[in-house]
Amino acid sequence: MKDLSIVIPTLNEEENVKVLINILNRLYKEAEILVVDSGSKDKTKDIALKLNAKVVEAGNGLCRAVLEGIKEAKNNFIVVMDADLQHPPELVKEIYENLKHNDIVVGTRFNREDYGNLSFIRYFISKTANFTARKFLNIKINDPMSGFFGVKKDLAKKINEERCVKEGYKVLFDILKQFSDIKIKEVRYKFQIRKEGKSKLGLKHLIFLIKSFIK
Ligand SMILES: Nc1nc2c(ncn2[C@@H]2O[C@H](COP(=O)(O)OP(=O)(O)OP(=O)(O)O)[C@@H](O)[C@H]2O)c(=O)[nH]1
Ligand SMILES: [Mg+2]
Repeated sequence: MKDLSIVIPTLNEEENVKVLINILNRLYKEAEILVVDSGSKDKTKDIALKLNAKVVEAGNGLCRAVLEGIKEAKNNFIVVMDADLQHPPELVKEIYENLKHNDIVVGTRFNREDYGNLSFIRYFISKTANFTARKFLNIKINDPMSGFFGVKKDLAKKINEERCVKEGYKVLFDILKQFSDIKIKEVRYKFQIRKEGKSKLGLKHLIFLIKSFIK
């Protein structure tokens, strides 16, 4: 998988990043691993460098970090995944394989069970946002709010960043709403429990999500 880059946004994920990069190094020896960090105060960056990942320093915001990482990636096949092991590393291969015949491949949670132990309120917000995106923006997939996806660099170059909410969490949605004529494939996965560390998700992200619909 010499032509694969894996982009991992991080904010204080020292316990998780070590485990994740070790797994990725084992499974995908030849892939480029980019840790895109927004000023972690812990050892996230040191650990990533020690494990031979490339560290990209980005400004605040998950979406901003992912867009930076995608730009810095050297390969045409790019997979974006969280650092906290909620996205199963084994699925990267399936996303990568499917990217060969598609522009975007989405790790999709189809039903309540796929959302794992996520609270009802977060499940409800995600489902409502997905429904609204399908209904009003004509996005024909099940989980445009997923943070686990693959994208080809060729397509990423055409993203209009003005339409992205950089402080927000929904970078895939910000991308999908810009393209109507692309090939998309969904692969099923189950959202895992955050392994270590703290969630960075807050109420402000709900405001950013609403902004994403308007932009
Ligand atoms: N670079 C960067 N990464 C971020 C930022 N905010 C969150 N992240 C990372 O983005 C990923 C997703 O953030 P989480 O806090 O896990 O969000 P979540 O998965 O929706 O929430 P939990 O289920 O509670 O974990 C993690 O790898 C975070 O470290 C940010 O501002 N900049
Ligand atoms: Mg998480």
